[in-house]
Amino acid sequence: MTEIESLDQEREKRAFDIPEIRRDFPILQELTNGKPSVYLDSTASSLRPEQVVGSMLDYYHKCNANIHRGVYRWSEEATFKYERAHGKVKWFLNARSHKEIIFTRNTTESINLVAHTWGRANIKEGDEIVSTVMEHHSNIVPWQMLAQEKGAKVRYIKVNEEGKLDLSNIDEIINKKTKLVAVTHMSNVLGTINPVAELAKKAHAVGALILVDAAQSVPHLPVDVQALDIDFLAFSGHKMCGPTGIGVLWARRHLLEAMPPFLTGGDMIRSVTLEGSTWNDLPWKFEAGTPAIAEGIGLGAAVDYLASFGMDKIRAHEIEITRYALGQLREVPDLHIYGPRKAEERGGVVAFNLGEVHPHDLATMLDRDGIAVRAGHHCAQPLHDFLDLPATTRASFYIYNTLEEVDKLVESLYRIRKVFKLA
Ligand code: C6P
Repeated sequence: MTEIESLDQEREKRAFDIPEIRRDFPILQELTNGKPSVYLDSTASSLRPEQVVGSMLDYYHKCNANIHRGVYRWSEEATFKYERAHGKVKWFLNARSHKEIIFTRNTTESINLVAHTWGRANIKEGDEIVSTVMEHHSNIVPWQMLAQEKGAKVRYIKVNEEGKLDLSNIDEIINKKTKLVAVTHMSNVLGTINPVAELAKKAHAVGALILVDAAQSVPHLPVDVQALDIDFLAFSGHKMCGPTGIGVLWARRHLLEAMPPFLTGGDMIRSVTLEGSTWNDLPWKFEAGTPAIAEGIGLGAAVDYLASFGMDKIRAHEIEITRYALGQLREVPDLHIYGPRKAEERGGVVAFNLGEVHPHDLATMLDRDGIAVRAGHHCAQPLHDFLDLPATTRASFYIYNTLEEVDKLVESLYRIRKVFKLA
C-alpha cells in the first residue's frame, strides 16, 4: 500500500518535453529505408520506453522465479512486483480494490472472459446485447457467439455522418430486453470518443450492465471507472507503452465474485479434491496457471511511466497534434478524412482515403518515406461495410509524435498524389 501511495506522490512531476520523451524510446533512432522513422501506428501497438523494458530485464536479471509458489527470496520478490503491478493499475483506473484487477493477455481475452463466464451464466433466450457498428471485432464476435448459443440477439447502435454514435433511437435500442451494452470508449478508426457515462445510465435504467472496450482510451485519456459508473472495462498493455501479452479486465467486485472461473487449473483454486474444487480469492480466481510475470511487471512500469506525466498532459498533447494533423490533411486535395471534425471529440487517430489510391499502396509508398501507418479494415469490418468503404489508411499519434512528423506525412502524401497523377 505504501508503494501505491508513493506512486501517487511521483505522478505528474515530469514535464511533457517531447525531445526528452523521445530519448526514452531508442527505437526512434533506427532508420527506415534510410530515412528517420516516423511511427504513426500506435493505435495498433505503441512503442515501449526503456523504463518498461528495463523493469522486465530487472525481473529476469534479479528475481527470475515463478510467483505464488516459492518461499525463497527470488520468488517472493517476483510475487511482490507482480502483485504491486495490480495495485498500480487499480490506482490508475481509480478502482475500489486491487481485487477488481484481473491480468489477462489482452483486450480480446478480457472481453472473451466476460462473454464466457458472466455471459453464459446470465444471458438467456430472448435477451438482447447492444453493441455498435464502430466496434473492433473483439467486441462483436464474442457477443455474436454467445447470442447464437443462447438464442439471444445482438443489436447495434449506428453511426452518423460525422462518425459519432447515432443516439436518436437509443431508448428503443436499449430496452427492457437488454442485458448488456458493450461499447468502445474510443473508435480505433474514427477516433470518436463515446459518451460512456451517458450509456451507462441508460443501461442501468433498464437493469442492464455495461462493458467498455477501453483498448484505445486507457492509453490516451484519464479513465476513472467509478466516475464513469460502468461494470466491466477491458484494455491491453501493448497500446499504453507496456509489453505485449498482458491486458486487463476490470470489473465490479460483486460481479467477479459471482462469476464462474474462466480458465481452470493451477493458482486459481483454494482447494482441490478428487470430488471437486473451490476457488482462490480475487483476482487470482481468474488468473489460472503461471501468468505473464515479466509482462505484468512491465505493465506496472508502463503505468508509472504514463503517470509520471499525468494523463491530462498526454490528452492535451494528443488534442494539439490531432488538431494540427486534421488542419494540414484537410488541405490535401482528394483526401477524404473520417470521424468527428473537432480534435476535442476524438483521439489521436485519423483514418483517410486519397482519391482512388488503394490504402495498401498508399501505406507502402509512405513506408518508402520512413512513415509507418496501417491500411485495411483495422479489425472493424462492419464499420467499413457501414461506411461503404473497402479499406482506409490510418495514422495515429502518441506521446512521442511531433508536429514535424505530421508535416512529413503531409509532404509524403503530396508526393504520392504526383506519382498517382492526381494533381
Ligand atoms: N486494435 C488496431 O490496429 P488486442 O489485440 O486484444 O490487444 O486489442 C483488440 C482491440 C480491441 N478494441 C479496440 C478498440 C482495438 O483498437 C483493439 C486493437 C488494433 O486498431 C489492432 S487490431
